[in-house]
Amino acid sequence: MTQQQLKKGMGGRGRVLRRWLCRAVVVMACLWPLAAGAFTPNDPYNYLQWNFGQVGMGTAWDYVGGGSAEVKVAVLDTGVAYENYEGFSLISDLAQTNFDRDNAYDATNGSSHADDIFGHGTHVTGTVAQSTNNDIGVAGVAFNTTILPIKVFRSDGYAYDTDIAAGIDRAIAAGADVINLSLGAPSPGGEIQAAIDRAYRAGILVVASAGNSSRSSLDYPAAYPQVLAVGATNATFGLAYYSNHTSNMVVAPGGDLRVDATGDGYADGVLQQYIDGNYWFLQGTSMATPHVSGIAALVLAQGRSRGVLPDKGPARVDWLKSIITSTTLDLGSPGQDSTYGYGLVRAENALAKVNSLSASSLEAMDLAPEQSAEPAGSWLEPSASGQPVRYRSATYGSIPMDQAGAQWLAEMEDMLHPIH
Ligand SMILES: [Ca+2]
Ligand SMILES: [Ca+2]
Repeated sequence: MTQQQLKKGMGGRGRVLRRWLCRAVVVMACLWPLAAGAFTPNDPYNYLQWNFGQVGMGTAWDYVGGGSAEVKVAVLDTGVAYENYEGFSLISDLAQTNFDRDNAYDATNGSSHADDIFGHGTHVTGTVAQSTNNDIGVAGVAFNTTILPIKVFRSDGYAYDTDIAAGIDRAIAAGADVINLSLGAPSPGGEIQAAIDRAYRAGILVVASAGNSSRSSLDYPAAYPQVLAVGATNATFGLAYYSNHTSNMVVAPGGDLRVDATGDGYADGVLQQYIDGNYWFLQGTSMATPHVSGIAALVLAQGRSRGVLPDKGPARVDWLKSIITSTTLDLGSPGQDSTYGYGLVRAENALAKVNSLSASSLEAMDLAPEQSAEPAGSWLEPSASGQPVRYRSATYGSIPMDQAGAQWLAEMEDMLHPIH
Protein backbone atom coordinates (compact mmCIF):
# COMPACT_ATOMS: atom_id res chain seq x y z
CA MET A 1 0.00 0.00 0.00
CA THR A 2 1.45 3.38 -0.95
CA GLN A 3 1.52 6.32 1.39
CA GLN A 4 -1.13 8.01 -0.78
CA GLN A 5 -3.45 5.00 -0.33
CA LEU A 6 -2.72 4.98 3.37
CA LYS A 7 -3.57 8.63 3.54
CA LYS A 8 -6.87 8.21 1.69
CA GLY A 9 -7.91 4.99 3.34
CA MET A 10 -6.96 5.74 6.90
CA GLY A 11 -7.80 9.40 7.35
CA GLY A 12 -6.60 10.53 10.77
CA ARG A 13 -4.99 7.17 11.44
CA GLY A 14 -3.02 7.60 8.23
CA ARG A 15 -1.64 10.83 9.54
CA VAL A 16 -0.65 9.15 12.80
CA LEU A 17 0.99 6.29 10.92
CA ARG A 18 2.81 8.67 8.63
CA ARG A 19 4.11 10.59 11.57
CA TRP A 20 5.21 7.40 13.26
CA LEU A 21 7.01 6.24 10.12
CA CYS A 22 8.62 9.62 9.76
CA ARG A 23 9.83 9.54 13.32
CA ALA A 24 11.08 5.97 13.11
CA VAL A 25 13.17 6.82 10.06
CA VAL A 26 14.58 9.91 11.66
CA VAL A 27 15.32 8.24 14.97
CA MET A 28 17.28 5.58 13.11
CA ALA A 29 19.09 8.24 11.11
CA CYS A 30 19.98 10.07 14.29
CA LEU A 31 21.14 7.01 16.15
CA TRP A 32 23.28 5.21 13.66
CA PRO A 33 26.38 7.36 14.05
CA LEU A 34 26.46 6.74 17.81
CA ALA A 35 28.64 3.88 18.92
CA ALA A 36 27.34 1.62 21.65
CA GLY A 37 28.47 2.62 25.11
CA ALA A 38 29.17 6.23 24.21
CA PHE A 39 29.12 8.68 27.12
CA THR A 40 25.62 9.97 27.85
CA PRO A 41 25.56 12.94 30.21
CA ASN A 42 22.91 12.98 32.96
CA ASP A 43 21.58 16.42 32.06
CA PRO A 44 17.78 15.96 31.96
CA TYR A 45 17.19 17.73 28.62
CA ASN A 46 20.15 16.14 26.87
CA TYR A 47 17.66 13.81 25.18
CA LEU A 48 16.39 16.84 23.25
CA GLN A 49 19.89 17.62 21.93
CA TRP A 50 19.54 15.77 18.63
CA ASN A 51 22.24 18.14 17.43
CA PHE A 52 24.89 16.45 19.57
CA GLY A 53 24.09 13.02 18.17
CA GLN A 54 24.36 14.46 14.69
CA VAL A 55 27.96 15.58 15.24
CA GLY A 56 29.03 12.41 17.09
CA MET A 57 29.44 13.85 20.57
CA GLY A 58 28.93 10.65 22.59
CA THR A 59 32.00 8.91 21.21
CA ALA A 60 33.93 12.18 21.09
CA TRP A 61 33.47 12.61 24.82
CA ASP A 62 34.80 9.08 25.27
CA TYR A 63 38.03 10.23 23.63
CA VAL A 64 38.62 13.51 25.38
CA GLY A 65 35.92 14.15 27.98
CA GLY A 66 34.93 17.79 27.91
CA GLY A 67 38.36 18.93 26.74
CA SER A 68 40.69 21.16 28.74
CA ALA A 69 40.41 24.38 30.74
CA GLU A 70 43.71 25.38 29.12
CA VAL A 71 41.88 25.83 25.83
CA LYS A 72 40.11 29.17 25.60
CA VAL A 73 37.18 30.02 23.33
CA ALA A 74 36.31 33.71 23.00
CA VAL A 75 32.61 34.25 22.38
CA LEU A 76 32.13 37.66 20.76
CA ASP A 77 28.42 38.21 21.07
CA THR A 78 25.68 39.94 23.07
CA GLY A 79 27.55 39.04 26.26
CA VAL A 80 27.21 36.00 28.50
CA ALA A 81 25.23 35.35 31.72
CA TYR A 82 28.49 34.42 33.48
CA GLU A 83 28.46 36.49 36.68
CA ASN A 84 26.26 38.06 39.32
CA TYR A 85 26.85 41.75 38.79
CA GLU A 86 24.63 44.80 38.95
CA GLY A 87 21.37 43.06 38.21
CA PHE A 88 22.86 40.47 35.87
CA SER A 89 22.96 36.85 36.95
CA LEU A 90 25.04 33.76 36.39
CA ILE A 91 22.54 31.24 35.04
CA SER A 92 22.29 27.88 36.78
CA ASP A 93 23.59 25.72 33.93
CA LEU A 94 26.74 27.78 33.44
CA ALA A 95 27.63 27.57 37.14
CA GLN A 96 30.31 24.87 36.65
CA THR A 97 31.61 26.29 33.37
CA ASN A 98 35.11 27.79 33.32
CA PHE A 99 35.22 31.50 32.51
CA ASP A 100 38.17 33.81 32.01
CA ARG A 101 36.60 36.50 34.16
CA ASP A 102 39.84 38.50 34.40
CA ASN A 103 39.82 39.19 30.66
CA ALA A 104 36.06 39.49 30.07
CA TYR A 105 35.41 42.64 28.09
CA ASP A 106 32.64 44.86 26.84
CA ALA A 107 34.06 46.19 23.58
CA THR A 108 31.19 48.65 23.23
CA ASN A 109 32.23 50.67 26.27
CA GLY A 110 35.60 49.34 27.42
CA SER A 111 34.29 47.87 30.67
CA SER A 112 35.49 44.57 32.06
CA HIS A 113 31.95 43.17 32.40
CA ALA A 114 30.51 41.33 29.41
CA ASP A 115 27.01 40.68 30.73
CA ASP A 116 24.34 39.57 28.29
CA ILE A 117 21.59 42.04 27.46
CA PHE A 118 19.73 39.82 24.96
CA GLY A 119 20.39 36.10 25.56
CA HIS A 120 21.94 35.19 22.22
CA GLY A 121 25.53 35.07 23.49
CA THR A 122 24.51 33.01 26.52
CA HIS A 123 22.79 30.45 24.27
CA VAL A 124 25.81 30.30 21.93
CA THR A 125 28.14 29.88 24.91
CA GLY A 126 25.99 27.03 26.19
CA THR A 127 26.51 25.05 23.00
CA VAL A 128 30.28 25.44 23.36
CA ALA A 129 30.58 24.73 27.08
CA GLN A 130 27.32 24.43 29.03
CA SER A 131 27.94 22.82 32.42
CA THR A 132 27.57 19.13 31.62
CA ASN A 133 26.76 15.98 33.57
CA ASN A 134 25.61 18.24 36.41
CA ASP A 135 22.01 16.97 36.54
CA ILE A 136 20.79 20.34 35.25
CA GLY A 137 19.41 21.32 31.88
CA VAL A 138 21.51 20.47 28.87
CA ALA A 139 25.07 19.61 27.82
CA GLY A 140 27.79 21.51 25.95
CA VAL A 141 30.27 20.29 23.34
CA ALA A 142 33.56 21.16 25.09
CA PHE A 143 32.35 21.53 28.65
CA ASN A 144 35.78 21.81 30.29
CA THR A 145 36.89 24.58 27.96
CA THR A 146 37.41 28.09 29.29
CA ILE A 147 35.05 30.70 27.85
CA LEU A 148 36.18 34.29 27.37
CA PRO A 149 33.02 36.46 27.24
CA ILE A 150 33.38 39.50 25.00
CA LYS A 151 30.41 41.72 24.34
CA VAL A 152 30.25 43.35 20.92
CA PHE A 153 26.51 43.98 20.47
CA ARG A 154 24.98 47.29 21.42
CA SER A 155 21.49 47.84 22.76
CA ASP A 156 20.25 48.64 19.24
CA GLY A 157 20.81 44.97 18.35
CA TYR A 158 23.78 45.59 16.08
CA ALA A 159 27.47 44.80 16.41
CA TYR A 160 29.64 47.47 14.82
CA ASP A 161 32.85 46.65 13.00
CA THR A 162 35.04 48.76 15.29
CA ASP A 163 33.70 46.98 18.38
CA ILE A 164 34.12 43.54 16.79
CA ALA A 165 37.70 44.40 15.81
CA ALA A 166 38.40 45.61 19.36
CA GLY A 167 36.87 42.37 20.67
CA ILE A 168 39.12 40.29 18.41
CA ASP A 169 42.16 42.21 19.62
CA ARG A 170 41.10 41.56 23.21
CA ALA A 171 40.82 37.84 22.46
CA ILE A 172 44.31 37.87 20.94
CA ALA A 173 45.76 39.69 23.96
CA ALA A 174 44.03 37.26 26.34
CA GLY A 175 45.54 34.23 24.60
CA ALA A 176 42.34 32.81 23.11
CA ASP A 177 42.60 29.70 20.94
CA VAL A 178 39.28 30.01 19.10
CA ILE A 179 37.01 32.99 18.38
CA ASN A 180 33.30 32.31 17.84
CA LEU A 181 31.47 34.85 15.68
CA SER A 182 27.78 33.94 15.46
CA LEU A 183 27.10 37.07 13.48
CA GLY A 184 27.31 38.41 9.97
CA ALA A 185 26.48 40.95 7.32
CA PRO A 186 25.93 40.44 3.58
CA SER A 187 28.75 42.74 2.46
CA PRO A 188 32.36 43.12 3.52
CA GLY A 189 33.60 46.24 5.14
CA GLY A 190 35.08 47.98 8.10
CA GLU A 191 37.94 46.99 10.32
CA ILE A 192 37.17 43.34 10.79
CA GLN A 193 39.27 41.70 8.10
CA ALA A 194 42.52 43.18 9.36
CA ALA A 195 41.64 42.08 12.91
CA ILE A 196 40.86 38.57 11.68
CA ASP A 197 44.22 38.46 9.98
CA ARG A 198 45.90 39.46 13.25
CA ALA A 199 44.05 36.59 14.94
CA TYR A 200 45.18 34.19 12.22
CA ARG A 201 48.81 35.22 12.63
CA ALA A 202 48.44 34.77 16.40
CA GLY A 203 47.28 31.18 15.83
CA ILE A 204 43.61 31.67 16.67
CA LEU A 205 40.93 29.89 14.65
CA VAL A 206 38.04 32.22 13.84
CA VAL A 207 34.74 30.40 13.30
CA ALA A 208 31.83 32.37 11.84
CA SER A 209 28.24 31.91 10.68
CA ALA A 210 27.51 31.41 6.99
CA GLY A 211 24.36 33.53 7.33
CA ASN A 212 20.62 32.94 7.11
CA SER A 213 19.64 34.31 3.70
CA SER A 214 19.38 30.98 1.79
CA ARG A 215 22.01 32.40 -0.57
CA SER A 216 24.75 30.53 -2.43
CA SER A 217 27.36 32.82 -0.90
CA LEU A 218 28.63 33.51 2.58
CA ASP A 219 28.02 36.43 4.90
CA TYR A 220 31.00 38.38 6.17
CA PRO A 221 33.16 37.77 8.12
CA ALA A 222 32.56 34.06 7.31
CA ALA A 223 33.66 34.71 3.71
CA TYR A 224 37.16 35.85 4.65
CA PRO A 225 39.72 33.20 3.73
CA GLN A 226 41.20 32.82 7.22
CA VAL A 227 37.79 32.05 8.73
CA LEU A 228 36.12 28.65 9.05
CA ALA A 229 32.56 29.27 7.80
CA VAL A 230 29.65 27.26 9.20
CA GLY A 231 26.32 26.58 7.50
CA ALA A 232 23.36 24.93 9.21
CA THR A 233 21.75 21.50 8.99
CA ASN A 234 18.29 20.47 10.11
CA ALA A 235 17.66 17.36 12.21
CA THR A 236 17.43 15.11 9.14
CA PHE A 237 20.94 15.86 7.88
CA GLY A 238 19.64 18.25 5.22
CA LEU A 239 20.69 21.85 4.71
CA ALA A 240 18.50 24.08 6.88
CA TYR A 241 16.06 26.05 4.72
CA TYR A 242 17.56 29.39 5.72
CA SER A 243 21.26 28.52 5.53
CA ASN A 244 23.66 30.20 3.13
CA HIS A 245 25.84 27.69 1.37
CA THR A 246 29.04 27.44 -0.65
CA SER A 247 31.70 24.83 -1.21
CA ASN A 248 34.06 26.55 1.23
CA MET A 249 32.33 25.85 4.53
CA VAL A 250 31.36 23.06 6.87
CA VAL A 251 27.86 22.44 8.17
CA ALA A 252 26.70 21.82 11.74
CA PRO A 253 23.28 21.61 13.39
CA GLY A 254 21.31 24.85 13.24
CA GLY A 255 17.82 23.39 13.43
CA ASP A 256 14.41 23.94 11.88
CA LEU A 257 11.79 25.29 14.27
CA ARG A 258 8.97 24.58 11.82
CA VAL A 259 9.07 20.82 12.38
CA ASP A 260 9.51 18.04 14.90
CA ALA A 261 11.22 15.52 12.66
CA THR A 262 12.99 14.00 15.66
CA GLY A 263 9.61 13.07 17.16
CA ASP A 264 10.52 14.16 20.67
CA GLY A 265 7.49 16.43 20.94
CA TYR A 266 9.44 19.66 20.57
CA ALA A 267 10.44 21.93 17.73
CA ASP A 268 13.78 20.92 16.18
CA GLY A 269 15.80 23.86 17.42
CA VAL A 270 19.09 23.91 19.28
CA LEU A 271 18.29 23.88 23.01
CA GLN A 272 20.28 25.87 25.56
CA GLN A 273 19.57 27.97 28.64
CA TYR A 274 18.73 31.64 28.23
CA ILE A 275 19.39 34.67 30.41
CA ASP A 276 15.95 34.27 31.97
CA GLY A 277 16.98 30.82 33.25
CA ASN A 278 14.53 29.07 30.92
CA TYR A 279 15.57 26.80 28.08
CA TRP A 280 15.00 28.01 24.55
CA PHE A 281 15.10 26.36 21.16
CA LEU A 282 16.85 28.63 18.68
CA GLN A 283 17.63 28.09 15.03
CA GLY A 284 20.17 29.68 12.72
CA THR A 285 23.72 29.48 11.51
CA SER A 286 24.41 31.27 14.81
CA MET A 287 23.54 27.99 16.52
CA ALA A 288 25.59 25.86 14.12
CA THR A 289 28.77 27.89 14.61
CA PRO A 290 29.45 27.11 18.31
CA HIS A 291 29.31 23.36 17.58
CA VAL A 292 32.39 23.87 15.41
CA SER A 293 34.10 26.15 17.94
CA GLY A 294 33.51 23.50 20.61
CA ILE A 295 34.83 20.70 18.41
CA ALA A 296 37.90 22.83 17.62
CA ALA A 297 38.44 23.24 21.36
CA LEU A 298 38.28 19.45 21.85
CA VAL A 299 40.71 18.88 18.98
CA LEU A 300 43.12 21.39 20.51
CA ALA A 301 42.87 19.71 23.91
CA GLN A 302 43.49 16.28 22.44
CA GLY A 303 46.26 17.54 20.16
CA ARG A 304 48.05 19.09 23.12
CA SER A 305 47.73 16.03 25.32
CA ARG A 306 49.13 13.85 22.53
CA GLY A 307 51.95 16.24 21.69
CA VAL A 308 50.89 16.72 18.08
CA LEU A 309 49.73 20.33 18.27
CA PRO A 310 51.70 22.72 16.03
CA ASP A 311 53.19 25.80 17.70
CA LYS A 312 50.73 28.63 18.10
CA GLY A 313 50.72 30.56 14.85
CA PRO A 314 49.14 30.34 11.41
CA ALA A 315 50.27 26.71 11.07
CA ARG A 316 48.12 25.78 14.06
CA VAL A 317 45.06 27.40 12.48
CA ASP A 318 45.71 25.58 9.20
CA TRP A 319 46.19 22.31 11.09
CA LEU A 320 42.93 22.77 12.97
CA LYS A 321 40.96 23.62 9.83
CA SER A 322 42.51 20.66 8.08
CA ILE A 323 41.55 18.24 10.88
CA ILE A 324 37.96 19.50 10.97
CA THR A 325 37.32 19.73 7.23
CA SER A 326 38.92 16.37 6.43
CA THR A 327 36.89 14.37 8.98
CA THR A 328 33.38 15.47 8.02
CA LEU A 329 30.44 13.27 7.13
CA ASP A 330 30.05 13.73 3.39
CA LEU A 331 26.53 14.91 2.54
CA GLY A 332 24.92 15.62 -0.82
CA SER A 333 26.95 14.89 -3.93
CA PRO A 334 30.22 13.04 -3.21
CA GLY A 335 33.10 15.17 -2.00
CA GLN A 336 33.14 18.90 -1.43
CA ASP A 337 30.02 20.49 -2.93
CA SER A 338 28.26 23.84 -3.07
CA THR A 339 25.40 22.82 -0.75
CA TYR A 340 27.18 21.25 2.23
CA GLY A 341 30.74 22.45 1.58
CA TYR A 342 33.14 19.98 3.17
CA GLY A 343 30.19 18.26 4.86
CA LEU A 344 28.91 17.80 8.40
CA VAL A 345 31.45 18.19 11.19
CA ARG A 346 31.97 14.98 13.16
CA ALA A 347 33.67 15.40 16.50
CA GLU A 348 34.51 11.73 16.97
CA ASN A 349 36.13 11.48 13.52
CA ALA A 350 38.19 14.59 14.19
CA LEU A 351 39.44 13.22 17.49
CA ALA A 352 40.17 9.82 15.98
CA LYS A 353 42.29 11.59 13.40
CA VAL A 354 44.21 13.45 16.11
CA ASN A 355 44.79 10.13 17.85
CA SER A 356 46.17 8.66 14.64
CA LEU A 357 48.84 11.35 14.40
CA SER A 358 52.30 10.98 15.83
CA ALA A 359 54.56 13.87 16.76
CA SER A 360 56.70 13.13 13.72
CA SER A 361 53.66 13.52 11.49
CA LEU A 362 53.58 17.23 12.23
CA GLU A 363 56.30 17.99 9.72
CA ALA A 364 54.81 15.59 7.22
CA MET A 365 51.28 16.96 7.30
CA ASP A 366 50.29 18.16 3.90
CA LEU A 367 48.47 21.43 4.46
CA ALA A 368 46.39 22.65 1.58
CA PRO A 369 48.44 25.33 -0.18
CA GLU A 370 45.61 27.86 -0.30
CA GLN A 371 45.31 27.63 3.46
CA SER A 372 49.00 28.21 4.07
CA ALA A 373 49.32 30.97 1.51
CA GLU A 374 49.00 34.65 2.22
CA PRO A 375 45.27 35.45 2.50
CA ALA A 376 43.86 36.60 -0.81
CA GLY A 377 42.38 40.00 -1.45
CA SER A 378 43.37 43.48 -0.49
CA TRP A 379 42.62 44.95 2.90
CA LEU A 380 39.28 46.59 3.05
CA GLU A 381 39.23 50.15 4.21
CA PRO A 382 36.32 51.46 6.27
CA SER A 383 33.44 52.24 3.95
CA ALA A 384 34.01 55.30 1.80
CA SER A 385 31.11 57.10 3.40
CA GLY A 386 32.84 56.80 6.76
CA GLN A 387 29.73 55.14 8.17
CA PRO A 388 30.18 52.23 10.56
CA VAL A 389 29.48 48.74 9.25
CA ARG A 390 26.74 46.90 11.14
CA TYR A 391 26.50 43.17 11.78
CA ARG A 392 23.53 41.16 13.02
CA SER A 393 23.45 37.99 15.05
CA ALA A 394 22.85 34.96 12.83
CA THR A 395 19.80 33.60 14.64
CA TYR A 396 16.68 33.03 12.59
CA GLY A 397 14.07 32.37 15.23
CA SER A 398 13.47 31.20 18.78
CA ILE A 399 10.84 29.45 20.89
CA PRO A 400 11.00 29.08 24.67
CA MET A 401 10.94 25.43 25.64
CA ASP A 402 7.60 25.68 27.44
CA GLN A 403 6.02 26.85 24.19
CA ALA A 404 7.94 24.51 21.87
CA GLY A 405 6.14 21.36 22.96
CA ALA A 406 2.56 20.15 22.75
CA GLN A 407 0.98 23.54 22.12
CA TRP A 408 3.40 24.38 19.35
CA LEU A 409 2.95 20.89 17.93
CA ALA A 410 -0.81 21.33 17.64
CA GLU A 411 -0.35 24.58 15.78
CA MET A 412 2.27 23.11 13.48
CA GLU A 413 0.35 19.89 12.80
CA ASP A 414 -0.23 20.68 9.17
CA MET A 415 3.41 21.54 8.58
CA LEU A 416 4.52 18.01 9.40
CA HIS A 417 5.02 15.91 6.32
CA PRO A 418 6.59 12.57 5.50
CA ILE A 419 10.31 12.35 4.94
CA HIS A 420 11.42 10.38 1.90
CA1 LIG B 1 23.88 20.89 32.25
CA1 LIG C 1 12.13 17.74 17.99
